[in-house]
Amino acid sequence: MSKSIDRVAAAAREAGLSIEIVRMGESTRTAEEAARQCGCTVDQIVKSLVFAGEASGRLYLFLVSGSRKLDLDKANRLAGERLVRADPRKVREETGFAIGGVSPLGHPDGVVRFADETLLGFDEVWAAAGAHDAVFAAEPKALVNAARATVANLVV
Ligand code: 5CA
Repeated sequence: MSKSIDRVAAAAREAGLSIEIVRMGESTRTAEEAARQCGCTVDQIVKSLVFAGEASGRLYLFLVSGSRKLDLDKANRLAGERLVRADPRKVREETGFAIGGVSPLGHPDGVVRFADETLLGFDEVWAAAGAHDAVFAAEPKALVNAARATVANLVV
């Protein structure tokens, strides 16, 4: 197992969230690929989008359904600063996750987290687990709690 996957497993354990991390052997880098591999709809895939504060450099994690688009104006307002898409190298260095495998779980404390409220409408969602082919299923409310994300309206 990779260090990133281990970190996701440890974060779930610490939060009391029981998950089974599955390595699909095929790419789950995008929401569409993940849905195909998981046998679920694209909207049941949790995208873990990392943005950076333009002024502060602080990282923000936005959890959004695979079929929805993050509304950057709403995200800016929640953050209280202008956000830009985080540079993949910065994401890797500061969170330990590579783009395509960024998980909702296992981030450093300094990462500010928000989750879109539409995620809570599903019985089950699937999210990345720290590698380009690693995923897990969870009940969305339990996942959002384990991620310590604030629920808000984030999408267009
Ligand atoms: N494993 C899948 C499904 S769980 C996954 O990680 N999907 S994702 O949506 O959370 O991550 C892919 C996202 O990474 C894309 O939607 C895109 O927003 C972002 N991304 C892709 N390329 C870049 C890039 N060069 N720089 C920053 N972000 C990127």
